[in-house]
Amino acid sequence: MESVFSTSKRKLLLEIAWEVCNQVGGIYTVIRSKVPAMVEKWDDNYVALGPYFAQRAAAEFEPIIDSDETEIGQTVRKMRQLGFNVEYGYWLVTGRPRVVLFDVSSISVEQLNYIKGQLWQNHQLSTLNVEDLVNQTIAFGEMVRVFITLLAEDHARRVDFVAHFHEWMASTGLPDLRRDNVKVATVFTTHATMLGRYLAQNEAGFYGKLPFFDWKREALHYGIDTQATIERLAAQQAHVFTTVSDVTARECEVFLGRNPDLILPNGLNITRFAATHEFQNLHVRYKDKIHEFVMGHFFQSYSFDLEKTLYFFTSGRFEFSNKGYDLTLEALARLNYRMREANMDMTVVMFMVTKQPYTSINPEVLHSRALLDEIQETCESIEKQVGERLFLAAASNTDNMLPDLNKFVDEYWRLRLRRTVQSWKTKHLPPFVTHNLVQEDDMTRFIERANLVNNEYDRVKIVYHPDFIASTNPLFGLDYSQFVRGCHLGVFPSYYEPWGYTPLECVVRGIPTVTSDQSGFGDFIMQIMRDYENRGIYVINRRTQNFNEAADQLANVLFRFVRMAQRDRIAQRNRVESIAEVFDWSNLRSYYDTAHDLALKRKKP
Ligand code: G6P
Ligand code: 1S3
Repeated sequence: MESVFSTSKRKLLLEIAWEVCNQVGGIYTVIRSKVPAMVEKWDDNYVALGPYFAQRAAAEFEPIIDSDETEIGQTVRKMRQLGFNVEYGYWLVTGRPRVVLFDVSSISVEQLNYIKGQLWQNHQLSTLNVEDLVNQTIAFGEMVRVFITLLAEDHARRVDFVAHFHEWMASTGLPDLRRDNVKVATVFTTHATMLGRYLAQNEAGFYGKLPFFDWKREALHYGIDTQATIERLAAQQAHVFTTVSDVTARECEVFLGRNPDLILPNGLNITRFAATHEFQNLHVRYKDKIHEFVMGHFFQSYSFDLEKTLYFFTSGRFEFSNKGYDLTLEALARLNYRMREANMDMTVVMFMVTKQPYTSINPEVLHSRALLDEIQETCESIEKQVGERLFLAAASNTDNMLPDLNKFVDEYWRLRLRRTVQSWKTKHLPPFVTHNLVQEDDMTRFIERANLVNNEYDRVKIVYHPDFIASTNPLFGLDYSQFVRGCHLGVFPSYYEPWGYTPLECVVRGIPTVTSDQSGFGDFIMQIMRDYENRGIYVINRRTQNFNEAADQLANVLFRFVRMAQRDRIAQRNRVESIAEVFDWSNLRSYYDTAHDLALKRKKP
């Protein structure tokens, strides 16, 4: 008899995530950016499974109208016959893989209650009174389970199936696939632990206490028992269990009861310019756009030399201490003090970019920006008038003397310029928040306490932008990638960060960055590279240093950066950019290949 899981059979990989065609956070980046490398290896034998949300799918999904006779096409038809609403088509991203999307609303309340009953009976998973999102993930997990079961029933004789589940949100069906002995090799990857996220944010000295936490008690305490139990079940039941970094692996043993078999570091799909000067030119182009914002924001109160101004930024979800915003502000306060003590004429503008509830952009900020635009237009009109008249005068000139240029400007334009400049200038300090927040938050409180309120004498200025950067935003007119290119340094000294794409996004654009040894990325770079600091990746030690020591280390790093000569900054950007390729998925996909091979090996009878 032909054995299932023979080495000669075709292999087909299913990658399952809540964020397929549905961007929520970092996992979307992982799956999407990895597609080209996956398709390169698996070709048509790579299929992504995700939830179906019509509005989101409209932008990045194209249905396959004529049903096809592939294993996937046949199984989609079968599911539809069973009454499930399943979409089948292409994900319109680089690599264009096939995707199957499950409409969770095709599971009725009665069906959902039945599934929940089964989960309790089979796995003691309690799902009483859970939030709607958890209900949706249970419906999604069930549809994925049915799909894989049908697929394997009909085709496992000829095809070896590997199902790679990302996060608990995709994985409620995984334990039953194992229980029913469905012929599929399973991999589960957690991108953070639910308990880690909550406890790191709320328990002082989280890492020191880590080995002693009682997962169940904490899960009940934070009201995340269902999520934590799904995560634990998936981790324990998968043939292969993985996470994204050694940092998160430390939590897995405690919270999920299993050490990961493998670490799968995150990459990006990297396209480098043929000549290095091209990315340096982009830095200058986008820095000019940031200059425009800075003039509009600050120069109505006072001005400083833009040639001697550096742009730092941080960006991420509003997890104040997890993301290290507290440490960053503390270090900036110390940097400000040191720069003033040293009488430096440099200015640092720090952008704190995150997302918090706000009612509108601060009208004063918008107004100032609009007035600056008017000043610019007036100057251009004057420039044109002077140019034309100077040309006329020069052509008819007989005495070779340069005429008095002032005479060429009409009174109207003089007045208009003077008035606009006058109405623009103010005695108020430039605001440190760009939007009207719904309420004060840890960021505004810290900024006020540290007195980083944009006084003229401060060498470090703060711009707290409580919304993610998008090209539609009238303040910058840049998308996030362009904004990163225009800055000089990204600052991400996270306390809790399973991986952390933000520093990597700097590296691939040739922008130096600060990370920490408690972030997956920082930990990884320390393992693979000796001279990372020389290459513009500064790793703050948050593992053995306390907050005060880490803040000092960060302040030192920033102070050294501020004192670098421009030519050294340019050379450093070249060195940073030169390591981008290390993080290309064509290099990092091999970690995934190993996980899939291992799962197939373990699945074999
Ligand atoms: C790039 C450009 C240079 C420019 C420099 C500014 O390297 O090629 O022409 O002078 O950026 O660097 P800075 O670090 O001062 O923004
Ligand atoms: C998680 O997303 P997050 O920002 O909630 O997964 C990301 C991708 O693996 C990872 O970069 C990040 O650290 C995790 O936290």
